[in-house]
Amino acid sequence: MSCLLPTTHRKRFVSEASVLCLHGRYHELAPHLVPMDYTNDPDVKVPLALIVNMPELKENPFRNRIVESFSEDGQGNLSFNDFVDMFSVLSEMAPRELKAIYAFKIYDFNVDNYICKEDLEKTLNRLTKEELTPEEVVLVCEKAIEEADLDGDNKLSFADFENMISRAPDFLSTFHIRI
Ligand SMILES: [Ca+2]
Ligand SMILES: [Ca+2]
Repeated sequence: MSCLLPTTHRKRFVSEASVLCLHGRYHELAPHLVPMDYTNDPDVKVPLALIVNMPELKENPFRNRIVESFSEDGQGNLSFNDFVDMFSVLSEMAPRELKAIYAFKIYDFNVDNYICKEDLEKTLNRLTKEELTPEEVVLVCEKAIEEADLDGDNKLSFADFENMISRAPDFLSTFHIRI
């Protein structure tokens, strides 16, 4: 079946073939919602609950935050372009700086543009699958903020965050998905 995809000027790190293949996946998630022809610019969105069950995301402790971070309507619904952006940023081809921008969004649980101690504790609990005791988590987060906080306001701006991940090269490895 031929497929007329929505137009976009967004920069992508996936091939044309992957975009087509992703449309197949997107359609599969909600065949009753997703058309094969976008000629008349239909307003199509797939809800978060369906997307987080994809095998690529199902095991990811940040799946809801990932999908929310790519949702332009802020509700967790993804248009096809949002959906491709998500796979593009998560792909191994996406530059580290771009992954860092989204990692920051994903870890900023309360969406105030800073990563505070509570955001970092939630992040660490998920990254370590709760292998650390609550006391250890608090200590590690305090230390991480102390070391990365360049302007001394006790929370991490994006610049502080970049400083933190530059010291921990493996930090972004959770943001790779093969498609
Ligand atoms: Ca925050
Ligand atoms: Ca700071």
